[in-house]
Amino acid sequence: MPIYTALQAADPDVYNALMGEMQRQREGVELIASENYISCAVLETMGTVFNNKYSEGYPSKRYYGGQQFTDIVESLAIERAKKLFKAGHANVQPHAGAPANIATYFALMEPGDTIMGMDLSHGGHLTHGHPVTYITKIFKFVRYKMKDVETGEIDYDEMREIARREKPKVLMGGFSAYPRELNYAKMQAIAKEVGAVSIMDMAHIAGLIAGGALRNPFDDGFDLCLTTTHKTLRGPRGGMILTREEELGKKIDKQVFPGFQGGPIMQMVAAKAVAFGEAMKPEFKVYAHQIIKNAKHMAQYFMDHGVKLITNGTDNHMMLIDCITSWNMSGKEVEHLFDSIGITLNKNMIADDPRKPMDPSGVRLGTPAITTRGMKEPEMEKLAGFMLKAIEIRADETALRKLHEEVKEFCLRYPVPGIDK
Ligand code: DSN
Repeated sequence: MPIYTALQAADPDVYNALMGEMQRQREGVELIASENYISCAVLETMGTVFNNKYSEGYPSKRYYGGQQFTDIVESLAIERAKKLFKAGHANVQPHAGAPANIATYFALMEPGDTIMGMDLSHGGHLTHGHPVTYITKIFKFVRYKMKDVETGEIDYDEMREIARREKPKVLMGGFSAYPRELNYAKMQAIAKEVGAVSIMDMAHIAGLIAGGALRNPFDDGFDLCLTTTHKTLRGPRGGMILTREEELGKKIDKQVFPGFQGGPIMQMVAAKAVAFGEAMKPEFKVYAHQIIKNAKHMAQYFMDHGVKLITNGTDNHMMLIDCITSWNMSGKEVEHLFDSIGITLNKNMIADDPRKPMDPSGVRLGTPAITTRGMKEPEMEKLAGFMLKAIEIRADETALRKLHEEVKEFCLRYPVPGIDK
């Protein structure tokens, strides 16, 4: 385990919370589809003196002096990102995914213009037009959906119809709860027909694309890709914007800074460079493919045991379980039950869910973190077995406590990067 002697001496309260979190991560199973374990090298870089530096502007065009080394790390991050995703331009400064999305919207549209994205009740993301976000006061959002929730296929005919009628400036792909692959070529054809910019918010699947396990939207002609850097891509928390063409990239740069953000968080930019370097290595390809193999295997195991998965399977790293149909329990109850045995996932709305977001019908789970921990197909069966057992014995607290001990003992066999190695 790493030693945090300075922190321990300076602030025992925070130190103790950190020790607790490290123990939780070692002894538990992380199945939240958007989480992962970063490497020691990425973790170290995040805790460096790059934190101390203000670097408004971009490499070689800064507003403050003293940028010899910040320029090196930001340029490395940019060049590596471009290579990794076959992009013409990269902006690695967005502090997170939502700021990356908002800066992009402002680079491409005027207030009142229309964005077309995936319906939120079918897996789309908050920043793609949920009424609780302030961005819906500025732009108009229209939505497309799945044609068939049993297969997850998007209704591309309806998408074309809506696009012809609404004339969106942006046609957007991307999701936080959709287990299937999009047809980028069909979307690109629709965007082209109505003169919209095509954007893929690939936050969830960026690591799978970087590792060659899923299709790269740029290969089908997309104009722009947005992403966070900490999910399957396994980097530090942060965002990134990639464009096919340099010209569009220049507009994006102006919107990120000075349009929307101030100084970049330079220790995170440096850590992005390190993570992108890792993602270029052959072992990252193996990891990316294994994430999908694991998800498919776990999905099949669940379905073989009578569990109802939304879209009846997965093409990526995530699964959505319809808990009401499977076990007559709500997503909140299942999240709570699995938490009690050390398995972490999140309650989630399912397609056209009649229930509320804080007590929905489903749970979402994914395989990125457990794959990083070295787990493969046999471990997927073991983990799904723990979950099914918990459902079976849910009324028996003593049996659940015993199961929790079994889960802990199992987890400790799989080292956590940054904690055990
Ligand atoms: N919170 C992220 C997720 O879990 O999908 C997306 O913002």
